[in-house]
Amino acid sequence: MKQYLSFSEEVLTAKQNNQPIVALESTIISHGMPYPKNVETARLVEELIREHGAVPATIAIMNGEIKIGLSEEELESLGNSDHVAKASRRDLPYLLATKQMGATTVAATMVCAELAGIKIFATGGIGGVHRGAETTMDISADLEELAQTNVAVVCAGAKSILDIGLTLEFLETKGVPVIGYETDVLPAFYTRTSEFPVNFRANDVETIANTLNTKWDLNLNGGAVIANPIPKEHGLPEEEITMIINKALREAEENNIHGKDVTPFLLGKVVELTEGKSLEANIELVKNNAILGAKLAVELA
Ligand code: PSU
Ligand code: MN
Repeated sequence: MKQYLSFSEEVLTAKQNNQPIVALESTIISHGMPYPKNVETARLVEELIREHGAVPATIAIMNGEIKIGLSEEELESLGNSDHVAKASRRDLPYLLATKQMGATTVAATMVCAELAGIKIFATGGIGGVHRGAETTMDISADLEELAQTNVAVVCAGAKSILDIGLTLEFLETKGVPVIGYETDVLPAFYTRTSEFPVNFRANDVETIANTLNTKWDLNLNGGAVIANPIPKEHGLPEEEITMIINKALREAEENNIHGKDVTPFLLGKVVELTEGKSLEANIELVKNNAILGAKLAVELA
């Protein structure tokens, strides 16, 4: 297995010195944000993690290897080329075997982080049960991964392009704790609140770290969702975002978008329809999650 892992020097040194490390996904770079904002944001997020005492490890698939930590050039080529595959769990073997470039989703990043011995992962939002999943069966592989892989995911909740209620039901069935950081309700990405309560509220990183350690001490395999609301000043008005998401969902249906293209299509539409305002919000919440991820990794170490 080790033959597939390729650590950057920074991450390798951090591992050798038992320093806290925070994993970062790359689908958000390749498919979640437009160039050059995507690469700028990725750099900024890495820097924020360093400022808060941890080492960032952005994960991607390149040249038949799982990269744990990317160089400047690798980050640039990932963010600025149009032949990057969106790589979830099922895509990893083929992309590695054929030496293609792949940007890891939450699910695939969790797989790779676990292989690399990294416990904390920060991102924007997780995938979930899509609206209408009763007929399409479109349920993100991120949820199955949370059920089985020992990595905690710091995110701003789930977008309402998804069925948030069904997403929480799925996580409950699979035994995945959803912990709200300083919140009683699950944030809905662009907004600080949704109508759905989290399972547990934690007001400090120590409680979260102790809960994670206890879970894994007990061999209760699987991850946890650490839900961190977007900072107040960057949240978007709820009615506006609801209207836009509904419009994006209609367009996805009209354009017959299916499978792994659904989420990137919806994300792109939302950016287009909010004239970039959602992109700014997206960037701010990712930064906020990176900071919490770093603090949590420091506490865990
Ligand atoms: N949600 C976001 N931004 C994203 C994604 C989801 O707000 O960039 C990406 C993540 O990489 C996530 C993936 O793991 O989309 C989920 O895709 P799917 O729904 O096809 O599983
Ligand atoms: Mn899907």
